[in-house]
Amino acid sequence: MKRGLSFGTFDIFHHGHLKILERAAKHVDELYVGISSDELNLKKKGRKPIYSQEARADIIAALSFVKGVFIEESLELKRQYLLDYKADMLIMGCDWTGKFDEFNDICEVLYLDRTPDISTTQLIEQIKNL
Ligand code: C2G
Repeated sequence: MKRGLSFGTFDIFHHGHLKILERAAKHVDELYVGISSDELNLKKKGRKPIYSQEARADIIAALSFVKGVFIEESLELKRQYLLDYKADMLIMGCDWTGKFDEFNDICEVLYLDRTPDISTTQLIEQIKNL
């Protein structure tokens, strides 16, 4: 039984989010996803997400290939989450390549390609300009 963990904000859920989680799930038997808290996002990106952490978590939890979700309260807790979930693999988008290699001592770390030409920021801009 191979267990994987992935993390993200997943604000204004879009096709890129869907595809990376779908691909991540193929590498493991059970995929769990840490949803960045609203507070963490404020710190990380300087703004609160459009969708609340509860709404973002509900959406990801509804995906058939996601076994479960939890709220990621801090970037510094990643090692603890990996240990708590007894993760065999950490799966992240390639925008994070190399950034989580330190966890290679407790699990495999895999970076997957992102879907080109779509992002939450781009969607917000597009909607603003309608
Ligand atoms: N993603 C993707 N293709 C896109 C956009 C996003 O594959 N066009 C992926 C990202 O690489 C990430 C996931 O979708 O794996 C969620 O993206 P974000 O919400 O932007 O997550 P991020 O802010 O990178 O949060 O602990 C780390 C952070 O919580 C990661």
